[in-house]
Amino acid sequence: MVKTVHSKEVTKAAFNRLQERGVNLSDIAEIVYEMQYAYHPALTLADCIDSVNKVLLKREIQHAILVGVELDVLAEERKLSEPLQSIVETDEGLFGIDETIALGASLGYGSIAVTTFGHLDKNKIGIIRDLDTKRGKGVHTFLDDIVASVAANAASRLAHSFRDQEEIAEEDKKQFEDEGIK
Ligand SMILES: [Ca+2]
Repeated sequence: MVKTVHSKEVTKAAFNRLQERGVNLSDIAEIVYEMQYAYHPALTLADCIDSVNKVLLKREIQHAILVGVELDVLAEERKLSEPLQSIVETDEGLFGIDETIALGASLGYGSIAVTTFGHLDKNKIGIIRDLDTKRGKGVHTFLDDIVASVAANAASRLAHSFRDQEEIAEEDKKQFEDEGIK
């Protein structure tokens, strides 16, 4: 019988993979902060780190990390077969599977995640830019997009949770006023 993989093992592997490839949670959180602070002045970097952590606990995100990083590493070790080896190694312009996997991992987080991912894909900022421009120093064809997806999902989570908080505050206020009238 094939042994099933415990989710804790997958979680640990995904977190380790990011770290091994030089991506810290605070690097991703800084992008989230950059994307959201204009809308939420009370936002802190700690809120962003917390949101990134929660996104990284999702199984579909962990799977995207494992698949993407594995392909980057295999390309770095020149272990892929041609022509895929050259395509991944050079981050060939028309190769879009890296973006497709990353975008797929954002779909569960709603339209804010998808549009934020599109924005980050176009205007690479922070660690995404670092990974994208590290040509000749390792292959990060998949990782830059996956980091953009994690950041976009964490930004979307925050936008939704701020809205929820505002609505709760509004309802509390209304209830207070209603009770005051009585
Ligand atoms: Ca890429």
